[in-house]
Amino acid sequence: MTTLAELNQNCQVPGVKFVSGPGNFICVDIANESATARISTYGAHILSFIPAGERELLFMSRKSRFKEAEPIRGGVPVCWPWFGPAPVDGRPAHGFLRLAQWEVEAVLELSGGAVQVVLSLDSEEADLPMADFPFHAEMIFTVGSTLEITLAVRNCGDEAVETSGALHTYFSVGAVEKISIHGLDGVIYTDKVPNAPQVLGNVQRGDIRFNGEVDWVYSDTADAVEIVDPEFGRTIRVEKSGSLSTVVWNPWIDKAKAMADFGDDEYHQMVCVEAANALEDSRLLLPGVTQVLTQKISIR
Ligand code: TA6
Repeated sequence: MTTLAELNQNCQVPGVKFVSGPGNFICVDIANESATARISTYGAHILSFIPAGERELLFMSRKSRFKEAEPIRGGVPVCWPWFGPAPVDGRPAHGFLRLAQWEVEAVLELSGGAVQVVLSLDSEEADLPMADFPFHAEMIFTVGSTLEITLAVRNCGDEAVETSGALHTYFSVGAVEKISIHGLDGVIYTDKVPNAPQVLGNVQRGDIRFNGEVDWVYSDTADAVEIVDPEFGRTIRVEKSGSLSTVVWNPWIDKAKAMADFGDDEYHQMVCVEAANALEDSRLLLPGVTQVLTQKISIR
C-alpha cells in the first residue's frame, strides 16, 4: 500500500493532506473554505463532514472501535454486495466493502473549489476472501458546501450476480425525539424492528417522528427527504440516485444498550437515512455492467 509520504507527495490539491487517523487508518483530511472532512481509506468510509459555518453533519459513536475487520460505528458505512444479514452463514452483516482497505485512485480539485476523492477496490488485486465474483468498485466523494457520495461497482465476471447495498449514513441531530423526517408521506415501508407486526401495507402517514426503535425500509421511492432538526436549528436535505429504497433507522434504548460500539445514550444524537438497494430493490448486476448509487447531503 502507498505510504503516507508518497500519498502527500503525489497530492497537489490545496487543503488536502493524508494523515494517520483513528486506528492508524490512512485518512484524507480536507480543509477548504467550503468545508472540512475526513475520509478513511479503510472501508472507504467518510468519518466527518462539516460545511463552513455549520456544526458536524455526520454522527460518530464515541465507542466506535476503529479496528481492522470491524465496522466503524458512524459516518457513512458502505454496505455491499449485500444489505443486512449475510446470505451465507459466518459472513458479516452489510457486506465486506466497509471492512476492506481501499486504494487512493485520485484526488482532484473541481471548478468551484470542491475536492473529489476517488478510492478503489479491485477483487483481483485485493485479498477479499468473501468476494464470490470479480468486481471493481470505486467510492467517489465530492466535498464542497455539499457532500456527494457515490458507490460505483462493475461486475467483472461473466455471470449475472444478485446484489443489494446502501450508503448507510449516520446523521448528527440535536435530539432525535424532536426531529421529523419529511418526504416519505404515503410511501409503503417494511418494518424490520424485531417482533413488529408484519403487515403488508405499512404506509407512512405524514412526517416520520421518533418515540421508539425505528428500522423501516421504504420501497419504490426515489425521493429526497429532509431531516428537520429544531434543536440544532437546521434542515438536512438528503437526495439520492440509483436507489428506489430508503432506510430510516434509530436503535432507541434497548438496541443502543446491546451495541458494544455505541453509547447507551447516543441514540438521542443520531438518525440513519440510507440510500439503499434493499429488499425488493436488490439489483441484478449483469456481466460488464456498472451500478451506481449516490447520496447527496446539503444543509437547506
Ligand atoms: O440500516 C439499519 C440496519 O440494517 C439495522 O437493522 C441495524 O442492524 C443497523 O443497520 C446497523 O447494522 P450494523 O451491522 O452496522 O451494526
